[in-house]
Amino acid sequence: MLNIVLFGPPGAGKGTQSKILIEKHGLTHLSTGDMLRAEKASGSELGERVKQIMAEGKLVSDSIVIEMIANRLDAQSQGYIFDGFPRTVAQAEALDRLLQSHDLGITAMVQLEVADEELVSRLVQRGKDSGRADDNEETIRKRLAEYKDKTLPVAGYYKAQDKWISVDGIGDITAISERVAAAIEQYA
Ligand code: B4P
Repeated sequence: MLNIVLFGPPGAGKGTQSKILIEKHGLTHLSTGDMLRAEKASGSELGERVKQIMAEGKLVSDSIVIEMIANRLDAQSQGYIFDGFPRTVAQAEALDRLLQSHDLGITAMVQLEVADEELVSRLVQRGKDSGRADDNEETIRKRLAEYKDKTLPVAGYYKAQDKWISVDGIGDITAISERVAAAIEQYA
C-alpha cells in the first residue's frame, strides 16, 4: 500500500502531480487546501473561521486540519496522497499517530523543488485564471514566508525517517511526473 506525502511550497505543482499519481495508482486524494476551500464555499461556521486566515496567507490551526484528515481515512482505501498536509511538524507527528492506529505508515515524502520567482509567476497566473482570492502577489509572498518558517522543517522530520525524496519541480508536467514516479519506485 502506497501512502505518499506530496510536499513543496505553494504553487510547486502538488495538486497537479497528485492528479497524475491518483490515476496511476488508484489512491485516495486528501488535499487539506481543497477541504478548506469546500468549507469556505459551504458557508459553514468552520468555513467562516478559516476564510480570513487563508486570505492572509497564514496556516489554519493544526487541530482543524488534523481532524479533517482523521475524518476522511477510509478502511477501503488502497492508499493515500496527502497533498498540502502535513504543513507543520505537529501535523506530521499527528499523522504518524493516526496512521499507526490503523496499522498504516507513510511510504515516502516527495518534495517538489521550485524557485520562488517561478512560484510567484505560476500563482499570479492561476489567480488571473481562477479568481482564487489568495493567489495575489502580496498574499503569495506571505504564504512563501509561512512555508519557510513553519512548513520546511517537516522535510527534516521525514529525512530523519529515511523517507524523504527531492524532485526537481521545474519543467514539463509529464517529465516531472516521470521523475516523481521514479522516486516513489525506490520505496514501493
Ligand atoms: P493549498 O490548496 O494546499 O494551496 P497551494 O500550496 O497553493 O498548492 P496547490 O496544490 O494549490 O498548487 P499547485 O502547486 O498544484 O493551500 C491553500 C491554503 O490553505 C494555505 O495557504 C493555508 O492557508 C491553508 N492550508 C491548506 N492546508 C493546510 C494545512 N495542512 N495546515 C494549515 N493550513 C493549511 O499548482 C499551482 C499552479 O502551478 C497551478 O496553476 C498549476 O497549473 C501550475 N503548475 C503546476 N505544475 C506546473 C509546471 N510544471 N509548470 C508550470 N506550471 C505548473
